[in-house]
Amino acid sequence: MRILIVGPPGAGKGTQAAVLSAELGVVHISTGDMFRAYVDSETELGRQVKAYLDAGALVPDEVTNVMVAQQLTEDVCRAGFLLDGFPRTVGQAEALEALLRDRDCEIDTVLAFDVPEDQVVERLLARGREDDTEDVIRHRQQLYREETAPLLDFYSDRLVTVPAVGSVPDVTARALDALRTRA
Ligand code: B4P
Repeated sequence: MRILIVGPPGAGKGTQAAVLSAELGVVHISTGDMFRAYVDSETELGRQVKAYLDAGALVPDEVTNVMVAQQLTEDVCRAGFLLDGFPRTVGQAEALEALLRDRDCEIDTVLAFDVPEDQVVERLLARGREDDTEDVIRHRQQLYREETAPLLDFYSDRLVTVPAVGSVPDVTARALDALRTRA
């Protein structure tokens, strides 16, 4: 199974991806987690990445695409994976399509997490990560609308909408149901 989760910042992509990947026995690849690991490494690249994260800006595609390509080996493609937070732009989606063509595989299902904006803002303020200040959160939501939401059209042939409000187990159950409808 090769799955993407798309949704606004704070929709619960990371929360659900951890549970779903364990349940489905596929590799979980999170660009947000990879970037935070870079920041912790305190290298020059980590310092550059931190500036983007702190501003709620997208890390440039040329850094992000290379990082994902290193993770999506032929073995991982064959075994199945769940991508969380990538792609976030149509440019990244096009790069991913080309990479997967090279690896002779494709995305089966795109789960689109649907949560009203006021609820995601509330969740992120409660999460309180370093990049969860109100101004930065609003900027990330705006970037989502401008840069990431067009992916819903890009993947319209493989898209299933998952209402992502409710308890974490309820959302997991809805996501698993959505995947069953695509199997
Ligand atoms: P991410 O790490 O992807 O984080 P996110 O979008 O903010 O949150 P997510 O949707 O995963 O929500 P979570 O489960 O944590 O991105 C961070 C930054 O990295 C970006 O802003 C960007 O700078 C950079 N980046 C990442 N990918 C990139 C890319 N491809 N290209 C360029 N830059 C990129 O849940 C949020 C909160 O809600 C948590 O506190 C959680 O406990 C809570 N929650 C979850 N489910 C809930 C539920 N059902 N009910 C109530 N609360 C819930």
